[in-house]
Amino acid sequence: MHSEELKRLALSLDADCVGVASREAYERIEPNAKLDVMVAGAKSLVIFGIWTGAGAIESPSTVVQSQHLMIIYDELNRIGLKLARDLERAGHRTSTIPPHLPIEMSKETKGLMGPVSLRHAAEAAGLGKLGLNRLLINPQFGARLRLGGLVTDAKLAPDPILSESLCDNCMECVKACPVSAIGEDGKVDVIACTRNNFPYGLSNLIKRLADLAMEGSPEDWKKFIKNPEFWNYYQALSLGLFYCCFECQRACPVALQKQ
Ligand code: B12
Ligand code: SF4
Ligand code: SF4
Repeated sequence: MHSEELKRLALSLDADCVGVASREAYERIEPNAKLDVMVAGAKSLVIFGIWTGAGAIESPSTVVQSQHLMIIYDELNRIGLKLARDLERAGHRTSTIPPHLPIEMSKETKGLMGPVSLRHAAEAAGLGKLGLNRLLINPQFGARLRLGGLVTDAKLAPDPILSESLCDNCMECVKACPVSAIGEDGKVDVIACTRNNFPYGLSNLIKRLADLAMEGSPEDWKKFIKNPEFWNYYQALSLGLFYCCFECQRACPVALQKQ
């Protein structure tokens, strides 16, 4: 299969943009990459994006935002699987990159590092450049893109990497972050971001349960499980997703007028 054929297929499956990166280009941008975990002898990455739209991301409701995000992840997985199956049928070992979960859980990474960094891979595939908010900024969709992709041992013709940054350091993302997790130097405090993003994530649940186990009375346990806080844990953990912050994505003004 050729790059052009794969890219046409991705767009026909409703991706909003798609690009191809060589292994070398990706490893230059992300030197800690472990592509052989994905596919032994990997040679190329195909990366695609879906525009988040404006309605859900601008909604004040985290339920609305999360619902929209979950179905975008389903779509990214659907597109990835179709491309991967076509590559496999053509004789190339191919694996899809998780757009979110599952992710390796270890004490070192704290479940915060995927096997392939999609934003770095997207930069290597010519889909944009990382902004100060550490998100991929695309010329047409700005920061409002969700990314998916695959790794293959097929040697595919790569796309050129964009030369110019699209971020003008306007600092809107820095100002918008409710927990000051984005530094003016573009460093992101991933732990502060995680705490704010997942109030009903695993780490808070562990803390709550540990506190109750140490000091809670039967009455405290009863109060806990009969409270919306616990119901929110139940929902977040059963869905595997409950993002509560989109501020650095929605604050970025790049390309908003083009969408
Ligand atoms: C885990 C994860 C998170 C974690 C941690 C992110 C992280 N590592 O920076 C948390 C929950 C904090 C998070 C937050 C967000 N995420 Co997120 N996330 C991911 C995920 C699944 C993996 C990220 C990854 O593996 N990066 C690889 C590492 C090597 O690169 P890095 O992120 O630059 O990490 C460096 C440092 O940050 C630091 N570091 C990173 N993690 C950790 C952990 C520990 C313990 C330590 C000490 C250091 C450290 O070390 C790394 C090497 O220098 C990706 C999907 C994917 N597979 O790429 C989505 C992804 C990056 N997220 C995305 C988005 C949009 C968000 C949020 C806006 C939340 C939201 N509402 O969706 C925020 C944005 C935060 C920001 N401004 O950077 C999008 C980005 C799209 C785009 N246009 O760029 C992605 C690509 C999902 C997708 N499929 O579209 N995310
Ligand atoms: S997702 Fe929210 S908490 Fe995390 S860096 Fe962006 S604005 Fe800050
Ligand atoms: S909001 Fe401004 S500083 Fe932040 S990434 Fe977008 S253009 Fe860059």
